[in-house]
Amino acid sequence: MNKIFLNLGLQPLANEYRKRPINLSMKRGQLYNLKVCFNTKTKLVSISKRIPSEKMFNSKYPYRSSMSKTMQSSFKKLSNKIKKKFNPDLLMEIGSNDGALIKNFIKSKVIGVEPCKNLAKITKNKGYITYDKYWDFKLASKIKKKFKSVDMIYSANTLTHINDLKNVFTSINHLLSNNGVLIIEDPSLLECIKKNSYDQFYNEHIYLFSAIAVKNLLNRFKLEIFDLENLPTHGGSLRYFIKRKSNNKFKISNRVNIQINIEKIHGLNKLITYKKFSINVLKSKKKLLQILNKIKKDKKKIIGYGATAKAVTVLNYCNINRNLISNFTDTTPEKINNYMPGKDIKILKYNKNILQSYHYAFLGAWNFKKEIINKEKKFIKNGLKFITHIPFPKFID
Ligand code: DWN
Repeated sequence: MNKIFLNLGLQPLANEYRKRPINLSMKRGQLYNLKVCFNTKTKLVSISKRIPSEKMFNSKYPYRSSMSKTMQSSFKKLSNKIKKKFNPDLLMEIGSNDGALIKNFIKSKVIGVEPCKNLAKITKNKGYITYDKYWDFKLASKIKKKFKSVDMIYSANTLTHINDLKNVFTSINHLLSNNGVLIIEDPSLLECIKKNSYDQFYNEHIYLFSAIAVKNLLNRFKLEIFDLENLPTHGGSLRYFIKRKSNNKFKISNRVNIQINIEKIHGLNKLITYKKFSINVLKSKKKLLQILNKIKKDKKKIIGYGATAKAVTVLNYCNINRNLISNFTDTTPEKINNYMPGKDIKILKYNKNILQSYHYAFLGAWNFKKEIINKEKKFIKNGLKFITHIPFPKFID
């Protein structure tokens, strides 16, 4: 039974960057109501309104995994671990994006699956086998016909973006070899609740997984988690190592039960936890607006740092326009010179002196806080202050 616990109001599609600002009152049809619910039976947290995949993941998709050093190094580390521990003959990545992971493997040993044609083109052009298709049973059958089976399937920040999870796992089951391993990695619901990071919710994040919910889900497909890792990436993620229940090659680590117990201690299996979370979200909105309004009153300028999908949720939920945050800056070519979705705030191309003209920087890419603060030390020394809303709106010391 799905129970709505959070309403983040009318929102645009998070990655729909436009050349012109949208006048909200005129373009209501382009907005959707972002509500988040908890399924009391399966314990799965999801958004209630589902946008068709074709509208979100198409040939104009702007997000590139390789845009941050943090992600590049996380994928590199994982690739080394995979080679050392599992040494797969063939690895397939669902949602291979611009190849940040697969580029660490020999071309004959990896397959990319990426429905966003602009991204798939990048890996195709580099000579990697890439299927520019959505992950489904038809594609799994096509790959099976050619390669027979795959002994490792990896997917980061992708499965939470696919509405039909039954199709996802049935297709994985179809292709994965009997002793094969599935690794999935997505933002952790526990970290989201602990960090009050309500901006993890937007149209692309249909689900936010907990280990509790993933365990329940996998059970339906005769799959199980045999190991887990907590990662610092994307604001705190969980990496699940999964096998068939019939596969006795891998022992189940006690890290799995430890994680599930911690999640239960934090109440992730109870609706009341999510109701409390929604109260904190409202408090966060009020505090952030108070900070931004005070800066405006003092006639100081703020720039948003990192035009993230997460920031789109914050801007639209808190109704922040350019009167509060003058501009955003980002390194992604597809975002530059466009406007933050739903708002009149223009995204400027990042250059190393851009922060010079601002007194404050709102950390849109708060998940890269370390990397960014380190990069901008010079400006901080000269008086620039970073603002973050995670876990609660404040200035960063
Ligand atoms: O799941 C998803 C994740 C993985 O990526 C997608 N649905 C969409 C996207 O979400 P996001 O936009 O919130 O992701 P990031 O990785 O937090 O985006 C960081 C943004 O900040 C990028 O546009 C690049 C930019 N950036 C920058 O301009 N300078 C990042 C760093 C580290 C920098 O120094």
